[in-house]
Amino acid sequence: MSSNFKAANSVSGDVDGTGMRIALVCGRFNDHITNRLLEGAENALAVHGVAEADVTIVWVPGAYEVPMAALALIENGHADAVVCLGAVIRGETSHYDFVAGECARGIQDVQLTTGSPVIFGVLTTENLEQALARSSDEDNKGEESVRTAIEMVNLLRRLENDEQA
Ligand code: INI
Repeated sequence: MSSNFKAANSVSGDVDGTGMRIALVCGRFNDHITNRLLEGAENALAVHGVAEADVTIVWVPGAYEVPMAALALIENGHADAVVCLGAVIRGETSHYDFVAGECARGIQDVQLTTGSPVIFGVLTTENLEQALARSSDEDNKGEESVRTAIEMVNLLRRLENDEQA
């Protein structure tokens, strides 16, 4: 079924990161995976025009600590958006659900309370194989998360300026 209805306004963000300040928060736990996510993220920053001088990388012990560092970065004016990178692997922990769940909840809390994008680039997988697959050259959550961050910063700027696409 098709309709002739045409919404008057449509707004979205583009992925031009020129002049944007981006912070990356990386969990050291499972750093054989988070370093791969970081590499993907750095590739995407370069592709989308973010200058090296505008990027801050912060390392924290594990995914559980990521939201706290993201909050500090935003509250202290270090970034327009924060990309959170971590790897929580079920096979390696009995408290997977607490670490993964609290990390996700904390990240969402920070972005909704500060009004700045905080992106969930944290892998939550059943095993190492899945984590490797999602931090590869073909499929990299770090790369995807940087694109999401840039798109959200641009979208929020447009909505603030009451722009219409
Ligand atoms: N942190 C992770 O980032 N990934 C994990 O898989 C993990 N496991 O397996 O426990 C993990 N735990 C550490 C946690 O993030 C905190 O650093 C720790 O509990 C101290 O608060």
